Amino acid sequence: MRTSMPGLMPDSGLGGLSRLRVQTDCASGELYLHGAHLTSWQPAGHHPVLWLSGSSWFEPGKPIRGGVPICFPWFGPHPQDASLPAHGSARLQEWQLQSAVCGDDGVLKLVLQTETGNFLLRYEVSPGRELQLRLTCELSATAVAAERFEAALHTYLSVSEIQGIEITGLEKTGYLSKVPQLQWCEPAGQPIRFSEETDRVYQNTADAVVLHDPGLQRRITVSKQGSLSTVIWNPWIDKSRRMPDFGDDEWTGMVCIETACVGDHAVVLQPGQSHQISATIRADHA
Ligand code: TA6
Repeated sequence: MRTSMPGLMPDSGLGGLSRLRVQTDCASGELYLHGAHLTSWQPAGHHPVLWLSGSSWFEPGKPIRGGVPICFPWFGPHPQDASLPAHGSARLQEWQLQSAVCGDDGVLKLVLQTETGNFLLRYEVSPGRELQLRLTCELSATAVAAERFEAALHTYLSVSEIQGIEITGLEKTGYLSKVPQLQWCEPAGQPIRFSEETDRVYQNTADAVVLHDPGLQRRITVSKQGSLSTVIWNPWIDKSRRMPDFGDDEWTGMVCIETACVGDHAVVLQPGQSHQISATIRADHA
């Protein structure tokens, strides 16, 4: 694959992992072939939008903490085998760069690919004034039966201070809360604000979500297609301390807004079928 493309600088990143650095007039970004993991996106004139832990691992076999992890073919712990990696295998695999093309709009579009089980995954990443992400999951035609998968673009967003932000767009949506214990919650009827560990799977929603951050004087909008679950997560104090790849005090500067197909909204494909999950993330001055 020719990667001598203006605006694209392949190099060796943290931990010596293969990295693609993007620098165009409209944005900068960084993506590791390990997990096809986008770790940075900064549109021109804005603060960095994606959050990355200062304590993240950058080594084979371990997930990167922050950016946009790709969760596939399951979300969270494996339902039967706890020894398998959380959020599936895709974020631990080395993906291959298929193409890097600069469009007429000056946005560099990266296309990466990998295989896991009977699935072919194709990931299109366009870090421009907006961040366009599209994950196509295809079940091989040689598969002998239908197969079910869960998937998520597990986006970590940088915020000024978690207790000073709010998230709108899910006021009318019920959710499965994982903390303090697993329970179904009816729509709250108000924006999401944070005062404790928050780990919620909002179900049956195709709606865009807006993160309002007065501290950074910006709004971040996450819109999506091909997904009916939106996950909102902040680990707060105790969980942050239990995660070795997450700084004890980093919980104040991040929140996850995840574009997902999980639980009741997992996907079942027949051999030869495919499903696309797309997220568009934009930052506006507010
Ligand atoms: O998306 C929220 C969540 O499922 C949380 O429960 C927490 O486990 C988070 O993902 C991070 O998962 P990870 O495997 O990356 O530590």
